[in-house]
Amino acid sequence: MALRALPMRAMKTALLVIDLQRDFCPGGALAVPEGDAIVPGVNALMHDFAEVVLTQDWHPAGHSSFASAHPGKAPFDTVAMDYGPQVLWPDHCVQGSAGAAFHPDLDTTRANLVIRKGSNPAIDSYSAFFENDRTTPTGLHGYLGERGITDLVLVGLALDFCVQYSALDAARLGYRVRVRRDLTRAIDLDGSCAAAQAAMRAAGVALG
Ligand code: VGL
Ligand code: ZN
Repeated sequence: MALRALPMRAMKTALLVIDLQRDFCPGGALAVPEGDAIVPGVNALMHDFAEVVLTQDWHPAGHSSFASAHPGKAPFDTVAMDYGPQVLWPDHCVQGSAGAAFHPDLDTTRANLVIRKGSNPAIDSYSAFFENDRTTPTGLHGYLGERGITDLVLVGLALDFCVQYSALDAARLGYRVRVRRDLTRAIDLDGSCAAAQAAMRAAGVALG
Protein backbone atom coordinates (compact mmCIF):
# COMPACT_ATOMS: atom_id res chain seq x y z
CA MET A 1 0.00 0.00 0.00
CA ALA A 2 1.27 3.49 -0.90
CA LEU A 3 2.35 5.79 1.91
CA ARG A 4 -0.24 8.39 2.73
CA ALA A 5 0.47 11.82 4.16
CA LEU A 6 -1.19 12.09 7.57
CA PRO A 7 -2.64 15.32 8.99
CA MET A 8 -0.87 16.84 12.03
CA ARG A 9 -3.55 15.66 14.50
CA ALA A 10 -3.07 12.11 13.26
CA MET A 11 0.64 12.34 14.08
CA LYS A 12 -0.24 12.85 17.73
CA THR A 13 -2.77 10.03 17.86
CA ALA A 14 -1.84 6.41 18.49
CA LEU A 15 -3.96 3.35 17.77
CA LEU A 16 -3.97 0.85 20.65
CA VAL A 17 -5.02 -2.65 19.63
CA ILE A 18 -5.92 -4.52 22.80
CA ASP A 19 -5.40 -8.29 23.16
CA LEU A 20 -6.48 -9.43 19.68
CA GLN A 21 -5.25 -12.94 20.47
CA ARG A 22 -6.42 -16.43 19.57
CA ASP A 23 -7.61 -17.27 23.09
CA PHE A 24 -10.08 -14.34 23.02
CA CYS A 25 -11.53 -15.41 19.66
CA PRO A 26 -14.09 -18.18 18.96
CA GLY A 27 -12.42 -21.55 19.60
CA GLY A 28 -10.03 -20.00 22.15
CA ALA A 29 -9.81 -20.61 25.90
CA LEU A 30 -11.62 -17.39 26.86
CA ALA A 31 -13.54 -16.73 23.69
CA VAL A 32 -15.28 -13.38 23.31
CA PRO A 33 -18.37 -13.82 21.10
CA GLU A 34 -17.51 -12.60 17.57
CA GLY A 35 -14.05 -11.55 18.76
CA ASP A 36 -12.59 -12.43 15.37
CA ALA A 37 -15.15 -10.35 13.48
CA ILE A 38 -13.23 -7.14 14.19
CA VAL A 39 -9.92 -8.25 12.65
CA PRO A 40 -10.49 -6.95 9.09
CA GLY A 41 -11.67 -3.56 10.36
CA VAL A 42 -8.71 -3.25 12.73
CA ASN A 43 -6.28 -4.11 9.93
CA ALA A 44 -7.82 -1.42 7.72
CA LEU A 45 -7.79 1.19 10.50
CA MET A 46 -4.06 0.71 11.15
CA HIS A 47 -3.31 2.48 7.87
CA ASP A 48 -4.69 5.75 9.28
CA PHE A 49 -2.08 5.84 12.10
CA ALA A 50 1.64 6.48 12.18
CA GLU A 51 1.80 5.00 15.68
CA VAL A 52 0.30 1.55 16.28
CA VAL A 53 0.74 -0.27 19.59
CA LEU A 54 -0.46 -3.82 20.23
CA THR A 55 -1.03 -5.36 23.65
CA GLN A 56 -0.73 -9.04 24.40
CA ASP A 57 -2.12 -10.74 27.50
CA TRP A 58 0.86 -12.86 28.59
CA HIS A 59 0.43 -14.98 31.71
CA PRO A 60 2.81 -17.50 33.26
CA ALA A 61 1.30 -20.98 33.78
CA GLY A 62 -0.54 -21.13 37.11
CA HIS A 63 -1.30 -17.38 37.08
CA SER A 64 -3.33 -16.12 40.05
CA SER A 65 -6.16 -14.95 37.74
CA PHE A 66 -6.77 -18.56 36.64
CA ALA A 67 -9.57 -20.40 38.46
CA SER A 68 -7.37 -23.51 38.25
CA ALA A 69 -4.96 -21.85 40.71
CA HIS A 70 -7.73 -21.56 43.36
CA PRO A 71 -8.92 -24.92 44.71
CA GLY A 72 -12.72 -25.11 44.84
CA LYS A 73 -13.21 -22.11 42.54
CA ALA A 74 -14.65 -22.12 39.05
CA PRO A 75 -14.10 -19.82 36.08
CA PHE A 76 -16.06 -16.55 36.41
CA ASP A 77 -16.16 -16.74 40.24
CA THR A 78 -14.81 -13.65 41.97
CA VAL A 79 -12.19 -13.73 44.75
CA ALA A 80 -10.71 -11.02 46.96
CA MET A 81 -7.09 -10.22 46.18
CA ASP A 82 -4.88 -7.73 48.06
CA TYR A 83 -5.63 -5.20 45.34
CA GLY A 84 -9.42 -5.76 45.27
CA PRO A 85 -11.93 -8.16 43.72
CA GLN A 86 -10.63 -10.36 40.90
CA VAL A 87 -12.73 -12.37 38.46
CA LEU A 88 -11.24 -15.83 37.93
CA TRP A 89 -10.78 -16.94 34.33
CA PRO A 90 -10.19 -20.18 32.48
CA ASP A 91 -6.46 -20.67 31.83
CA HIS A 92 -5.71 -18.38 28.86
CA CYS A 93 -2.90 -16.59 27.04
CA VAL A 94 -0.18 -18.67 28.67
CA GLN A 95 3.23 -17.30 27.64
CA GLY A 96 4.42 -18.90 24.42
CA SER A 97 1.26 -20.98 23.88
CA ALA A 98 -0.69 -21.03 20.61
CA GLY A 99 -3.58 -19.29 22.34
CA ALA A 100 -1.40 -16.37 23.37
CA ALA A 101 -0.46 -15.64 19.74
CA PHE A 102 -2.13 -12.81 17.89
CA HIS A 103 -5.08 -13.77 15.69
CA PRO A 104 -3.42 -15.20 12.57
CA ASP A 105 -5.14 -12.67 10.30
CA LEU A 106 -4.12 -9.64 12.38
CA ASP A 107 -1.67 -7.50 10.43
CA THR A 108 1.07 -6.95 12.99
CA THR A 109 3.59 -5.52 10.53
CA ARG A 110 2.76 -1.85 11.23
CA ALA A 111 3.01 -2.11 15.01
CA ASN A 112 5.90 -0.15 16.55
CA LEU A 113 5.51 -1.67 19.99
CA VAL A 114 4.00 -4.73 21.63
CA ILE A 115 3.20 -4.36 25.31
CA ARG A 116 2.97 -7.67 27.12
CA LYS A 117 1.02 -7.63 30.37
CA GLY A 118 -0.14 -9.99 33.10
CA SER A 119 3.29 -11.55 33.56
CA ASN A 120 3.42 -10.98 37.31
CA PRO A 121 2.12 -14.27 38.78
CA ALA A 122 0.43 -12.49 41.70
CA ILE A 123 -1.35 -9.58 39.95
CA ASP A 124 -3.66 -9.55 36.95
CA SER A 125 -3.25 -6.75 34.42
CA TYR A 126 -6.24 -5.74 32.33
CA SER A 127 -4.98 -2.28 31.45
CA ALA A 128 -2.29 -1.50 28.91
CA PHE A 129 -0.95 1.10 31.38
CA PHE A 130 -1.06 -0.41 34.89
CA GLU A 131 -1.40 -3.77 36.58
CA ASN A 132 -4.67 -4.30 38.47
CA ASP A 133 -3.16 -2.71 41.59
CA ARG A 134 -3.60 0.45 39.45
CA THR A 135 -0.08 1.60 40.38
CA THR A 136 2.54 -0.72 38.80
CA PRO A 137 3.20 0.75 35.34
CA THR A 138 3.75 -1.20 32.12
CA GLY A 139 5.91 1.58 30.63
CA LEU A 140 3.40 2.47 27.89
CA HIS A 141 2.74 5.96 29.27
CA GLY A 142 6.46 6.74 29.16
CA TYR A 143 6.73 5.47 25.60
CA LEU A 144 3.74 7.46 24.34
CA GLY A 145 4.90 10.59 26.16
CA GLU A 146 8.34 10.42 24.58
CA ARG A 147 6.70 10.02 21.18
CA GLY A 148 4.51 13.14 21.71
CA ILE A 149 1.23 11.21 21.65
CA THR A 150 -1.73 13.09 23.18
CA ASP A 151 -4.70 11.24 21.70
CA LEU A 152 -5.58 7.54 21.65
CA VAL A 153 -7.99 5.40 19.69
CA LEU A 154 -8.68 1.99 21.24
CA VAL A 155 -9.96 -1.17 19.59
CA GLY A 156 -9.78 -4.86 20.53
CA LEU A 157 -10.88 -7.31 23.22
CA ALA A 158 -12.58 -7.38 25.53
CA LEU A 159 -14.60 -4.16 25.67
CA ASP A 160 -15.70 -4.71 29.28
CA PHE A 161 -12.28 -5.75 30.65
CA CYS A 162 -8.99 -4.87 29.02
CA VAL A 163 -10.36 -2.20 26.67
CA GLN A 164 -12.32 -0.57 29.48
CA TYR A 165 -9.43 -0.59 31.97
CA SER A 166 -7.04 0.75 29.35
CA ALA A 167 -9.42 3.54 28.33
CA LEU A 168 -10.11 4.59 31.93
CA ASP A 169 -6.40 4.66 32.80
CA ALA A 170 -5.64 6.60 29.61
CA ALA A 171 -8.29 9.21 30.44
CA ARG A 172 -6.95 9.46 34.00
CA LEU A 173 -3.45 10.00 32.59
CA GLY A 174 -4.74 12.92 30.51
CA TYR A 175 -5.04 11.47 27.00
CA ARG A 176 -7.99 12.30 24.78
CA VAL A 177 -9.51 8.84 24.33
CA ARG A 178 -11.88 7.31 21.81
CA VAL A 179 -13.04 3.70 21.81
CA ARG A 180 -14.26 2.47 18.44
CA ARG A 181 -17.21 0.47 19.76
CA ASP A 182 -17.68 -1.27 16.39
CA LEU A 183 -14.12 -2.62 16.58
CA THR A 184 -14.53 -4.17 20.03
CA ARG A 185 -16.54 -7.07 21.41
CA ALA A 186 -17.53 -7.81 25.03
CA ILE A 187 -17.45 -10.84 27.35
CA ASP A 188 -20.56 -9.45 29.13
CA LEU A 189 -20.59 -11.01 32.61
CA ASP A 190 -23.68 -9.85 34.57
CA GLY A 191 -24.16 -6.64 32.61
CA SER A 192 -20.48 -5.76 32.48
CA CYS A 193 -20.79 -4.55 28.89
CA ALA A 194 -23.34 -1.84 29.70
CA ALA A 195 -21.52 -0.93 32.95
CA ALA A 196 -18.23 -0.55 31.11
CA GLN A 197 -19.72 1.78 28.54
CA ALA A 198 -21.34 3.91 31.25
CA ALA A 199 -18.05 4.11 33.20
CA MET A 200 -16.09 5.10 30.11
CA ARG A 201 -18.61 7.80 29.14
CA ALA A 202 -18.54 9.16 32.70
CA ALA A 203 -14.73 9.39 32.46
CA GLY A 204 -14.95 11.44 29.28
CA VAL A 205 -14.07 8.63 26.87
CA ALA A 206 -15.69 9.06 23.45
CA LEU A 207 -17.48 5.90 22.30
CA GLY A 208 -18.36 5.45 18.70
C1 VGL B 1 -8.94 -10.07 29.39
C2 VGL B 1 -9.90 -11.32 31.03
C3 VGL B 1 -8.68 -11.83 31.39
C4 VGL B 1 -9.13 -9.10 28.26
C5 VGL B 1 -7.69 -10.56 29.74
O1 VGL B 1 -8.26 -9.02 27.36
O2 VGL B 1 -10.16 -8.38 28.27
N1 VGL B 1 -10.03 -10.43 30.04
N2 VGL B 1 -7.57 -11.44 30.72
ZN1 ZN C 1 -5.76 -12.42 31.13
